[in-house]
Amino acid sequence: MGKSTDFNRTLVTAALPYANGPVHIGHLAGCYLPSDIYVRYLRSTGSDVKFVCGSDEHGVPITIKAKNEGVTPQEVVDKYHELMRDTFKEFGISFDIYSRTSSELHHKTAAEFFKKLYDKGSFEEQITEQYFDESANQFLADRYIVGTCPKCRNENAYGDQCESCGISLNPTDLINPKSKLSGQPPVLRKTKNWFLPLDKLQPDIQTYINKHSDWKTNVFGQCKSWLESGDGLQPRAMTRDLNWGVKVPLKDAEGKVLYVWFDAPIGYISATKELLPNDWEKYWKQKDSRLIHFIGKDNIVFHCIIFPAMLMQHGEFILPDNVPANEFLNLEHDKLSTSRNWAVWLHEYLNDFKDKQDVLRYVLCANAPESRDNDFTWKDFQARNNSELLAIFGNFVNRTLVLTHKFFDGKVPEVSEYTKEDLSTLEEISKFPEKISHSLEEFRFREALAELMNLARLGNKYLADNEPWKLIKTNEIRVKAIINISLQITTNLAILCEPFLPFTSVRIFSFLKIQPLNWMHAKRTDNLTSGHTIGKEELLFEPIEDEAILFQTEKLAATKKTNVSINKSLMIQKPETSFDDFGKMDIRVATILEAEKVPKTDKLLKLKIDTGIDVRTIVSGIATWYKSEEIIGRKIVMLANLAPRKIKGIESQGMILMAENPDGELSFVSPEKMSALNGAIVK
Ligand code: B3M
Ligand code: ZN
Repeated sequence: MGKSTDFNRTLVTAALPYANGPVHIGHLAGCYLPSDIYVRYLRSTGSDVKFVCGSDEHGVPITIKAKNEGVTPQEVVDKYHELMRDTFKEFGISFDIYSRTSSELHHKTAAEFFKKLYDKGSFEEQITEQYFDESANQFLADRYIVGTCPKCRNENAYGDQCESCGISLNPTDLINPKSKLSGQPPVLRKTKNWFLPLDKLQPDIQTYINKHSDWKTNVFGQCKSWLESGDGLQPRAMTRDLNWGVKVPLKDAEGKVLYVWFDAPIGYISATKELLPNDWEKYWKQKDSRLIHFIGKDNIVFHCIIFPAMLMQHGEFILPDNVPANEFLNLEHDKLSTSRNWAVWLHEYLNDFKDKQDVLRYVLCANAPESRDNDFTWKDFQARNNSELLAIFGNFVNRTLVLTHKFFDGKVPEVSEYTKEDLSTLEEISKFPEKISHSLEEFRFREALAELMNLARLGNKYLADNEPWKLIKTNEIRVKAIINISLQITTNLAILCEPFLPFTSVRIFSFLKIQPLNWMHAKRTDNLTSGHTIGKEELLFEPIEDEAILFQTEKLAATKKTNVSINKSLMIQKPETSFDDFGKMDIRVATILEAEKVPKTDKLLKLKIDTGIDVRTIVSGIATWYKSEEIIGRKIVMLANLAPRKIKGIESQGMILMAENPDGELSFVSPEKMSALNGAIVK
């Protein structure tokens, strides 16, 4: 595996998040926290490293959000760009620049990149049939269209990608496509677009990927499977019939913009340009530079195949050396979801847990979804704070500082003699930077953090074994050595925890009253000179009480219940219908006379209904929500003239009207007055 030291400089990028919502723990755990840890580590070792990110402000996720909120796309990105930028900053994500793709510089950079490929003949111009929504009068690119994934059968795959299996798709690959705008099946219309012939580029991409069998297994495996499954890579349109994005810089391209996945990765280049107007090319074009993309697993194909293909076509750029992608983080055993508001929002976290950024950083790293999806639970959060950060790390630092004040007036004591045990402890301490580096170089952040905690454990054990609080009465010389060593461990903890717990690191250095030291110093065990006076300590970590956790879990329970933020696509009105069409439906009031469970089914009830004109049988899928005994005698509303259907062998003669919540919960639609007669017409 390539190491940072094999190169002269490193450019680290973190995926540009869509500026269409606030940041949640999944974002942090997925790529911003690991990239930040990695960059802070490299900085501490003295490497030349730059860390770039910014908001992805184009693409359908933005225009859909704008439509849902009834504002312009520009208003959406302005609002969320700032919120995201500020949140990252508050959590110590130490980007050298957090830019945005709506900037003029980016538009120019992306358009020039496209033009260069165009001039080289890299694109194939194709008139193809693309989906079009007639009622919305719009082409349906990417996420404007949903349907069933041809590979894994997920029914909610997008036109550009299935989030279930990760495969990248073209809209026409979807089975049963539907417009997100109207909910209707779209029609096909001819339009011209520019395609990157990935099929022809496949051999080069294959060679590139094969050179990187050192990538994380999940990343390498996904790449291999795209290259090797079915017919291999397919040409992919790099332009879209949309009006939000970077305009296609060609004459005959009115009303077309660059595909968001063409322009967004170029955003890394624009951000570097903005950061280093005179120096950016060094990071992108010199062979002794290393490019690393931190991303979430749903972005793998774009960073490992499409972007490298673009860079190869361009010809002047280096290719990504590594793409450490994480899997997904779940919240309390359920998939994180912005639309269902199933998330821990970072700005809310900061309200509820003031100044506890490092606690969340710790928990998300200790539990990072590195090699498989993982779960964030509030119980685990509490336990890791109370029994790890506080009981192991905080406790050691605190005891050491307290004892220094108590026995030596806050002065670092001088060592006159080390015991054999002291020497072996010192030797062990000096190995930690190497161990932690080793894990970090291989993007094993959990392992690295576990090693850091082992250093704190070692400190605790050293204190517990030597019991300076007892020895002080009989052997002060010995206690001087013990406290000195404990203070050296504390200093090294401050150095080594910095990538993971930057706020804590700053605090420890300020307690110690020394300037922050870098990674090299952690190999030493004499960073604090004897006689130096340390400052007053404060508690590094506080216990997190049950009430605080209960508050969070209740908040989630309430979200689950109300599911406030309904998947907005459900709220889109169906296409216009006529009064005549409506009049064809015979909807009337009826009463449930009998109800029983249909054997061997979970959801079905067999109902006997008095419709006012007859008594008939209806099979209804409401058993999850209603027990048979509680609905007998209820007045309901039904569609009487629906063609009979056989359900589980029973002929169902009509349909009960139910109101359905986004989570599938059903409730009866009933006449308000009991005086509404069976058979009364609903119109
Ligand atoms: N905005 C997708 C995402 O937020 C996309 C990443 C772009 S990275 C160049 O998941
Ligand atoms: Zn799929």
